[in-house]
Amino acid sequence: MPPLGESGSLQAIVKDYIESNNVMVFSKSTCPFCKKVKNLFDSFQIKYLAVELDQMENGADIQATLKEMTGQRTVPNVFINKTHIGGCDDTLQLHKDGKLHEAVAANAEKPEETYDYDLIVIGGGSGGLAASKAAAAFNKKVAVFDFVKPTPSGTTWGLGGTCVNVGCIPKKLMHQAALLGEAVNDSMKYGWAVEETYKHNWNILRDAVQDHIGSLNFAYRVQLREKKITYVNAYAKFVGPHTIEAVNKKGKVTTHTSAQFLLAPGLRPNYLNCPGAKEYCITSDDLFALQHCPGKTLLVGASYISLECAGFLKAFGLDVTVMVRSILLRGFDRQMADLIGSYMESHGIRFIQESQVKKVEQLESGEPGRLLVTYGNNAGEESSEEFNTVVLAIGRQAMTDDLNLGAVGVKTNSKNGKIICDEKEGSSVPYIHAVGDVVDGKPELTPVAIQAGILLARRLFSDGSILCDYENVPTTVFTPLEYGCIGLSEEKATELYGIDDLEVYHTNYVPLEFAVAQRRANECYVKLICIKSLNEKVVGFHYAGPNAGEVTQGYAVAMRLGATKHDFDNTIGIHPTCSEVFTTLQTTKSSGMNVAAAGC
Ligand code: FAD
Ligand code: NA7
Repeated sequence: MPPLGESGSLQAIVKDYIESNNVMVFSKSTCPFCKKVKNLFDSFQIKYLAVELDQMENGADIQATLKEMTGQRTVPNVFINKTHIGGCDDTLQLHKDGKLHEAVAANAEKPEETYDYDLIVIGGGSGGLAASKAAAAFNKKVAVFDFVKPTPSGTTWGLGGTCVNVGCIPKKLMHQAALLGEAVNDSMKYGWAVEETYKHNWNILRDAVQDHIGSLNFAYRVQLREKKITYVNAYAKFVGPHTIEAVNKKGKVTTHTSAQFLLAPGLRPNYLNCPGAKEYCITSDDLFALQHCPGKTLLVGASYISLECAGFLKAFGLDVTVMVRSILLRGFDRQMADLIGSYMESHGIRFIQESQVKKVEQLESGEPGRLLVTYGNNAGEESSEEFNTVVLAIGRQAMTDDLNLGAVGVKTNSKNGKIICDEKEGSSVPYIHAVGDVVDGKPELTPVAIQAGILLARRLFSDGSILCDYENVPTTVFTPLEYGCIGLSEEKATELYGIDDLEVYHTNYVPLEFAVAQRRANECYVKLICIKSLNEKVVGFHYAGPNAGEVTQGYAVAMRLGATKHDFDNTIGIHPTCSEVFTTLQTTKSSGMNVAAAGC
């Protein structure tokens, strides 16, 4: 074999692959000879890394580099213990000669490759931080790279990722501000004399929320320092199999190596592809730190981020409109989604149905300015309306484009850029793992990212064997009428079990606190979806009402344990609460009986 050249970044990458993997196969996913070689290694449980050149952006260049280095252009191109073996025939011959195992084992006695770190984590959000702290607890040398690229409007934030800075935390605090406003109103019915007309001050709330976030950013930095985790505020990408390059705010570039990698770069909001979207619209990444009260606001998109933001902005006394392309809360139970929408509408939030924004123009800059939004509906009619603020909540994209994953062979879903992982959070490359929102097909929730990160660190660095269980993950939508759910929607349950095998127990109810305050409670409703053939095992839990997160969390334990309707019936309720309604459910949907709320 000709000597491996030292020059050229591709040669360095190829060399890094060969040196970092005892058995290295440069392969193509459709090549039958490559399959033969991989099957051979699989049959002896020999660990190898196969990079599929046909699935990599620079695959053709790597193939040309291999030709330059080894004289062999074809695949598979196999290396064992840093020695070039050749193609399929050469590898099979090695096996026939009885030398395969010897060649693979030869490396066992050699000292392990030394790296700067045991674990490099890319992304200092919920999943990345949880995993890094768990790994450090096993005395591993860990570094976290976290960097926030500013939004088009220039908003940026500190350590902690989406949840802490622009997600769950500011959202829930603003929702709490909304609930308090409603409580002031209710309080008059409870005898409190609220002397003056009260109104909301956006700047006070924003500062309070941002101060709290600042304290969390600081606490995270302290925690990392205390646990001796290196924190690097820089944007990272792969430049070789075990090597990343990181660029900080000042443009300084550093290079770092690690034995293992964890990718937890999360997601960032999408922008509409129409004139004015990036120039004049904001997203949830900007809203919680907005320097002025947003005024009359249009929220584009109908998923939970849009509806939650619409809910608290309306409660602050603003004129709020939601533009819906198709349906509310796609993926959630349809009946529950409609209840949420109907409650919001009855509380003065306007919905523009089946419409999409065509362009956004600035009429006047200012705080807030004036924007003209032109939109069209499904019937082809066009309309225009003026708003002060337009918030886009039309989905979020995986932050994988800049990681140069092609250079290391990490496979992503071409539709959404998310990382394809096995049940152990392992990517297609054995020493590269992923957790959190960036993992394809998993719930995008903070506790999921945290749980997956902690369990992964325990498996990688200790004797942990527990896998993250992505089933029956409870969640809550913090809309004006809160909605908590666990397990299947009625639609999904019907699809999986068939309509005849479902028994749905349901009821409307009036929360006691609503009754005295004379609040509308038409939409307060619960249902349990049960499977007849499984002894009425509960597979779907749905709750619309106050304190949905608190109510739902505990029932998630019951669902994990496989609770049946009988178990719910045999549980004694706590009176007077909303949650107790789950212990007294009697009416089935199939009976057609009226479940309108009768009060306590
Ligand atoms: P993130 O927390 O997004 O962290 C990723 C970090 O990596 C970021 O700081 C990013 O800037 C950084 N990064 C990316 N690329 C690089 C790179 N190349 N180099 C260095 N750093 C990089 N979940 C809930 O459970 N409950 C809720 O109520 C809830 N509400 C939400 C409300 C909103 C408005 C939003 C947007 C999300 C909400 N979520 C909620 C979802 C929750 O925030 C996410 O599931 C969670 O933050 C995902 O964590 P993560 O570790 O995957 O990524
Ligand atoms: P989601 O859950 O992906 O929902 C996106 C919403 O935006 C949904 O209602 C879409 O309507 C709508 N959408 C998507 N593209 C467009 C365009 N081009 N025009 C109008 N409306 C559009 O996104 P979120 O931002 O709410 O939250 C994403 C995740 O981030 C969430 O799971 C959290 O974990 C964090 P559709 O139903 O497709 O017609």
